Amino acid sequence: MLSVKIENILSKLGINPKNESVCTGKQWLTALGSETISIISPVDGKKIADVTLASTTEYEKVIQQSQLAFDNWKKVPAPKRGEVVRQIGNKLRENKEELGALVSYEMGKSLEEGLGEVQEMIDICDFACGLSRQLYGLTIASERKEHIMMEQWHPLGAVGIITAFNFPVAVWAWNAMIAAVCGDVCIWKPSEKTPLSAIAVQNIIRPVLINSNIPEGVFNIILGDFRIGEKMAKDTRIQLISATGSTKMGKRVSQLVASRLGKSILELGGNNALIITDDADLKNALKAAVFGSVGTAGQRCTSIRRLIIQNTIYDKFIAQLVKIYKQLNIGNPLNKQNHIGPLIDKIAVSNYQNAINEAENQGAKILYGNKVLKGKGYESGCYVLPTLIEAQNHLKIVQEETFAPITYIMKYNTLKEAIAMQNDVKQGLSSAIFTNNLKEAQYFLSHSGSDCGIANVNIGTSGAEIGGAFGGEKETGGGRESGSDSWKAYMRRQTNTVNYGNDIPLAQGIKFEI
Ligand code: UN1
Repeated sequence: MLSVKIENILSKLGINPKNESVCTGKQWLTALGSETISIISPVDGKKIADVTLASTTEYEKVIQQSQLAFDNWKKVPAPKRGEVVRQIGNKLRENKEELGALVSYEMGKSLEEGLGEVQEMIDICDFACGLSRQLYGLTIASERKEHIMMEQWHPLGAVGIITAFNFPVAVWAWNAMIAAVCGDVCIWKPSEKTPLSAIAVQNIIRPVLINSNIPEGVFNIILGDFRIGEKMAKDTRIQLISATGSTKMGKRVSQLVASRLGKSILELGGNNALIITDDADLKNALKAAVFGSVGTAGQRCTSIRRLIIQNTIYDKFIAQLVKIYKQLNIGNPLNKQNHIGPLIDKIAVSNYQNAINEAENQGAKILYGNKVLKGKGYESGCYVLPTLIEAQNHLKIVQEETFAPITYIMKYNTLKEAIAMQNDVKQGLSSAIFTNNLKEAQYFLSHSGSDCGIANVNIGTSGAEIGGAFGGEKETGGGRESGSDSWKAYMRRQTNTVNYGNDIPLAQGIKFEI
């Protein structure tokens, strides 16, 4: 259990959301909006705070400030920008316990996962700091005599970061830390379900912004709902929108951004499968199947939604899985004894119930779960039993992403059949196989294997490290965030050709004499 009271954490993190709804970095602007929302913890059903949503006037102020900031920030040498990000990482280190606990209390994920999320932020700060000295271009051989060609990467402008409730702080950091070293300014719209964690982050980084002399307006935050998201998507002053959330939301954002020919990075729904072969280490496969399915109460975009199990081990595996499910502790996520916390809210609970009902109506068989927990410790009404359902892949409900701990289980004969099943969904985020057979593993990773943005061997589908590019194909949206060369999406590429000779030859051998 937490050793400090949540009230103390809120006060230490300086949370006063009634008065603050937008921040341009160093200072919160006085809240002008008239709409408020109450933030209720799914952990105990208690109100944590009321939050005032930003008004149009405040939105304008933030955008204008961000434009001024960009003019200065883009001129700061990238390694100096990296130094600011390094200091942000240190502040997060200092406040890891409190921020992790707040994330857990506001969102409902386990304390361990809340701390892990803050660790992801710290890691991406380290990564981005190093990257600030490695924003490299290419030189390319020119077909013309005494010419060189090269590519440069310049800062892009303003980046709108729309994040979801399930990773209330880490996904901002994946985007903002990279964008910042690239010379961009950031405008963050956190989920209206978890604004307090976002306010806390802003307060944690403020001393760095105040002391480091960076222009006001590099790291902005706007508290609002989908209307602010739509405004951002339409706003030509925001060059890139990076949005995380449902496929439905992503389609809307994508259309609005595309209609003004803006850029977007979309990280949307997944329908992730774990294939378990009879060559697998079954003990490890079980662990991965359970954590991937019930971690964060099934509310990760990378959560396991489908288990595709080889027929020879099918019955044995399921029996062991059900046995483990029966032993899982469900309850207050701040208590380390518990494996599973609540769903984010009651809407999520009814989505869970509806999905199970639909699965049954469509002919699937419930093996375990299907219960909303009541009684002491479950007063918020958001705790549910993780659920295992034997179902066929083509069922309508199996084809959809339900953000809850529901796992559909299916059987296969040949690996080709398993891969076909795994790919036969609209989404394409994460995937994994358990096998000790090199040929099977390699085939899964080949062009004829998984069609997802993430494909793993002998680990689950979730828990990606920040060093890799994160994102997926098909209806997952195609965006890549975080590590590898994802930074390129946050910069504009410029191709330069320089003639250092005395003639002016044309490309393609064209002659033009005057
Ligand atoms: C998400 O659920 O939107 O790979 C992100 C993972 C985490 C990130 C998930 N590192 O599960």
